[in-house]
Amino acid sequence: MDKPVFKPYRLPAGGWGSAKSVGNILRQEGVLASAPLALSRHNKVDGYQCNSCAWVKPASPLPFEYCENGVKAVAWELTAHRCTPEFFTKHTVAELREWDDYHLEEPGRLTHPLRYDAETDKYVPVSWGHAVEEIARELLAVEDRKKGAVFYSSGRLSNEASYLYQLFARLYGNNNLPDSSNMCHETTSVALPLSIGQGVGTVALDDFAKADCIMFFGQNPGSNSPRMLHPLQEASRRGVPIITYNPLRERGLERFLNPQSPTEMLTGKETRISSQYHQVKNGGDLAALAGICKAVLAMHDEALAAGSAAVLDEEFIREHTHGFETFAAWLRAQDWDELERRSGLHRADMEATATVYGASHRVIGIYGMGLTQHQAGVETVRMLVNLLMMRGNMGRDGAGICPVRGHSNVQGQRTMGVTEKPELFPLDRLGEQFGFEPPREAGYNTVEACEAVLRGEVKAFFMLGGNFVRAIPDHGRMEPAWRKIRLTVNVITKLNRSALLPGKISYILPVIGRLEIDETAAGQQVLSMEDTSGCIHGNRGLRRPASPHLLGEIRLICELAKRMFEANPRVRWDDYMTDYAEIRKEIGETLPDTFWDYERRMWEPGGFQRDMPVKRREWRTDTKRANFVTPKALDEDKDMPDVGHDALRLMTLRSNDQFNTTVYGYDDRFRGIKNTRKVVLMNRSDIDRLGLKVGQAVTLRTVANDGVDRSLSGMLVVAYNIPIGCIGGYYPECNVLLPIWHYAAGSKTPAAKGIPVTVHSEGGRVLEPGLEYAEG
Ligand SMILES: Nc1nc2c(c(=O)[nH]1)N[C@H]1C(S)=C(S)[C@@H](COP(=O)(O)OP(=O)(O)OC[C@H]3O[C@@H](n4cnc5c(=O)[nH]c(N)nc54)[C@H](O)[C@@H]3O)O[C@H]1N2
Ligand SMILES: Nc1nc2c(c(=O)[nH]1)N[C@H]1C(S)=C(S)[C@@H](COP(=O)(O)OP(=O)(O)OC[C@H]3O[C@@H](n4cnc5c(=O)[nH]c(N)nc54)[C@H](O)[C@@H]3O)O[C@H]1N2
Ligand SMILES: [Mo]
Repeated sequence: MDKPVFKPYRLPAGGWGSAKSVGNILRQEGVLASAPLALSRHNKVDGYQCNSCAWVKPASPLPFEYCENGVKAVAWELTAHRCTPEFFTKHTVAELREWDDYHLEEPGRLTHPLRYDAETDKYVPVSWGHAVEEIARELLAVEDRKKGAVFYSSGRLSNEASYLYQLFARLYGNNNLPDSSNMCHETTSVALPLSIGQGVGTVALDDFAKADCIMFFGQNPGSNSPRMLHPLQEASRRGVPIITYNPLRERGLERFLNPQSPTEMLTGKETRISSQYHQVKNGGDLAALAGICKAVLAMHDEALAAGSAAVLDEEFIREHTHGFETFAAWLRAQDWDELERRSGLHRADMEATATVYGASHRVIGIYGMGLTQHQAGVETVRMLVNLLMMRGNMGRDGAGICPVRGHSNVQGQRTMGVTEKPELFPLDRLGEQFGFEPPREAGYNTVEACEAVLRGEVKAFFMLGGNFVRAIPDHGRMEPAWRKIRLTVNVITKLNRSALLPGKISYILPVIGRLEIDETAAGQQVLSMEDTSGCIHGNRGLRRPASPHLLGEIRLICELAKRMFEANPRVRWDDYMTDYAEIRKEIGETLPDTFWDYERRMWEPGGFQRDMPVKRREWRTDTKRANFVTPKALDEDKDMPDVGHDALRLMTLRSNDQFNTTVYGYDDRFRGIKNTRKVVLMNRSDIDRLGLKVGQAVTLRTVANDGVDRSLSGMLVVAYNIPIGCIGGYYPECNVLLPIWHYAAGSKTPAAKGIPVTVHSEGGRVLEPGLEYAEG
């Protein structure tokens, strides 16, 4: 690999950099000629739904309704490369464990079901029949079904497969259905119901066209939801202020040049995105939001004193909310010095935001992992809701709360009942519908599943998609524990690290992707998914499967179920796996409020939207009102020892060249980092204070007093525009530093954006001279 290069990227998000990157990935995957045809069906009615992020699929799509990272995800699935049984004859599992994430997936799509052979330490081909027989037998042999078996899934799974999967787990006897959303927006699923009585965002795409102010907290659209830059660009052109709080100056939030506009491309006329940009300290949002709220309250008091119009929406607060007086008293008692210290911002910054906010009437609050992946994540999300509610920006057109979901169907998966929390799904109805008694005890979420694995209680771990062991915290402890699980099943499309930690019995089961044609005895089947605005869309695959030996995820679940459960005329596995419309009928019966006339409506332009009580200002909370929260305290990381100045707070980041644990390449274009992922981004003054040099290797060590040594060596120091006291590194490489018990209180979302670490010189030798990175 070429030498690492750090050089500030001067261009806007999108633009020629994006066009070039698209060309590169199509070439790398060998689909330069074939992909364009597929892409013409991308996010279209009667086409397929992008397999990258969950951003909204508009009713009137652009001729090319895709983005740079959508193309990467598509090329990754349609790739011409194949990872065949021959590949596995050449490499032992121990050898493959030394490979990095990029090189594991690079050989391409898996073509055959494989079983681990302990004697040779290799994966060898096996028939589907044998695989299904053995897995079914092993699952049935687990003694304690409540504790002994876990059914993970990652948010790419279709609605249909998700629905069957939860039914499968509940018929089996537990609610152990952790999914990838436990690691991202679980904080949302806990915070929003407490505040507004609805677990999903309240904003639809057309609200963006009506908003007169947009606020962004800890979400990076330029890399993670680039199609979102189109509505943002439109808003900016209408003169809508866009206010960003993020420790890093993310390019997509600064300026954008639409690669789909020939005029813009030729003239280079870029659009400014954020009108205010505040580099909040990481974990400082709770204090920053408190500061903004405090300033809004002060404006209100002044207005009333001067006899002018109220700044607060007093009628909304009176008619629709609960807890405002307590919150207001708390705000008044907050000390500006403390808010400045904790947020790393000036009072004037927060007041500037309050001034714009106070003059706006339709405000959208957007957020992502920068808020959810913190110890105080739940309170912080609720604080953003507080701010919106102070001026009635909830249940009003052009306004509301907008969590940007991650995986393309992570939201639909939860709607379908893939959840460890039994109260989130109508289990009574499910039981009646299928004639069984569903388990009522809470199951394991991601963190609890890991804890159970560490205790040695889990005998069987089934992974329907994803790369669980790589995505979770605490690799140093989890990987050895993982190998003690008797049965692990990896239902995947490309090789990943989770499959390289086999226990006694381990399978790799390769499946058909969403872009591919899923053909059953009844002909080609279609699927459906839900985007981040709660709209449900149909999906039709268009390419032949990567190998004739692949199975659909639905077929796999049904085949297993048929072997495991007693025949029950109400659970028609044969029908489901033949005609997926039969599954949609069952979904419509379990969830009639949203999924009536499902079969037809999923093909409507823009899909159909699930029920949003908040849009009607109906609050399904304990008080039947929207609740203001009053935070207990503002300190971060209450679960961590206080080590004062020596520790820096690490946030684990995604590059522009990855999708979670899938690494497309080693460039993070917008951040000016090339040819490496082993970097630690540091403020110049921290580098100097610690006596380090740019380009030298350092070891990061977690500050935790549980007696476990968590460290990561060989990280190159990069001087970067990041607040003092904060550092950045890439996920999943840095996950080894994150203790499994460090998570958001209330949601158990791992606190991946706030890990206290110390930085240690590895001898001071500068490995990469000339790596001066001009900040700014
Ligand atoms: N191309 C691509 N697209 C993706 C993904 C991907 O990996 N690649 N992943 C998908 C998934 S599953 C998810 S969940 C989403 C994730 O998408 P995002 O929510 O955007 O997640 P991250 O990139 O992890 O971090 C978001 C931002 O939080 C900022 N941040 C970090 N700490 C703080 C803080 O304390 N306060 C504030 N205000 N900001 C902070 C970071 O600087 C970064 O800009 O994207 C989805 N889309
Ligand atoms: N430190 C830190 N850790 C984090 C995060 C962070 O920001 N920082 N983010 C967290 C977040 S938000 C998430 S969502 C998780 C991600 O956790 P996961 O969702 O478990 O991980 P992915 O990397 O998305 O999974 C990639 C694998 O999915 C498989 N795959 C791809 N497409 C398909 C398909 O169509 N069907 C099937 N069956 N398999 C498929 C491929 O084999 C690929 O190797 O990671 C979490 N971990
Ligand atoms: Mo995610």
